[in-house]
Amino acid sequence: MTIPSDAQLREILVDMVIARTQSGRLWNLQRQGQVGTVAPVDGHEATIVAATHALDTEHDWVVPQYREPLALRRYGPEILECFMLYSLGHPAGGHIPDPIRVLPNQISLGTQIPHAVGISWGMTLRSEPGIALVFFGDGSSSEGDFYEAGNLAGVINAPVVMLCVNNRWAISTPVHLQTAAESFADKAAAFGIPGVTVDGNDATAVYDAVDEARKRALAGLGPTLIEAVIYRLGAHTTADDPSRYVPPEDLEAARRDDPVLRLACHLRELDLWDDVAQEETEAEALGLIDSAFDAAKSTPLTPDALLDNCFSTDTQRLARQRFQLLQARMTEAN
Ligand SMILES: Cc1ncc(C[n+]2csc(CCOP(=O)(O)OP(=O)(O)O)c2C)c(N)n1
Repeated sequence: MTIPSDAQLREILVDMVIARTQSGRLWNLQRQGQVGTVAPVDGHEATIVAATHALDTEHDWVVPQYREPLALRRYGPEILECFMLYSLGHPAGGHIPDPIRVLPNQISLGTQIPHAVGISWGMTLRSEPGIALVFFGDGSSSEGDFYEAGNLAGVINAPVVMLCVNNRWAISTPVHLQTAAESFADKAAAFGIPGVTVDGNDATAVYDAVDEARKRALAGLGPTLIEAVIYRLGAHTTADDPSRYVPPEDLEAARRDDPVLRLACHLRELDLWDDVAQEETEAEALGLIDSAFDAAKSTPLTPDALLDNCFSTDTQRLARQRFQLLQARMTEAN
């Protein structure tokens, strides 16, 4: 078992508090009509942050769904900068610059899982050290992409960690209507790979599970499916009203096991966290997101920006479309 040091746990908590605080700010910006739909991170912090702290940022890829970006700070400030552009609908937000090994967030459920298997397979073929870790929800596990990707990963022994974030809900669909299986980890049996379930509110447990899966993958022993069990503490998105379907007593119980409070309590007992640390971290989080938002707002938007980043260089057809688009815009302007 690999237990993160107290210093690592403190770094994990800092990133968790930053993610929670920035998610709240983003929610308010959406309510003010300043950004598009927001999927709050509340309840997911320990799983996302601890998992990525078990990775080697130089070599390992992170393939997110859509709730992760604010908690991926360990991969660099560019993640937040891109996410703010994305939240404004700016096409540049969909392109995370090299050499950062994080894909843009994915709304089309499950499609990121084959991408992660492909990336990790590619790394094997090129003898590159490193793995891919893919996040997906319990709801996404009902997509064919999950089964196809998991099956292929098992067959080719891909160095991939499939992290199913079971937050008990897929919008308003509860977990018992999502699957009749005992657990999401059980689905690993069909792929011939190990499946483990961890308490996703326990940063140490998540770190250890990802660390072990990563070591297996690097040793050529193939993929692992990890199910992190948490509870979605917020709304699905700003377009949702969970009070219409989440039983209040369940939410109340989940709030008592809030992953941020849980780790903060642990570190307070060790004298590694206090009110000042909490306030300073929240202030830092707000400063970072506010300046990333200002930078995003002042990023120029060229008329053909929507065609950027589809390919590293335009295909002939794309070049033709870009030309036609620019001509049409010029005609409109005259
Ligand atoms: C292919 C596809 N089908 C349906 C949707 C609509 N949709 C958006 S989020 C969501 C629920 C996803 O739940 P889950 O994967 O558990 O992730 P969570 O939002 O709970 O983090 C659905 C059905 C979609 N985005 N993509």
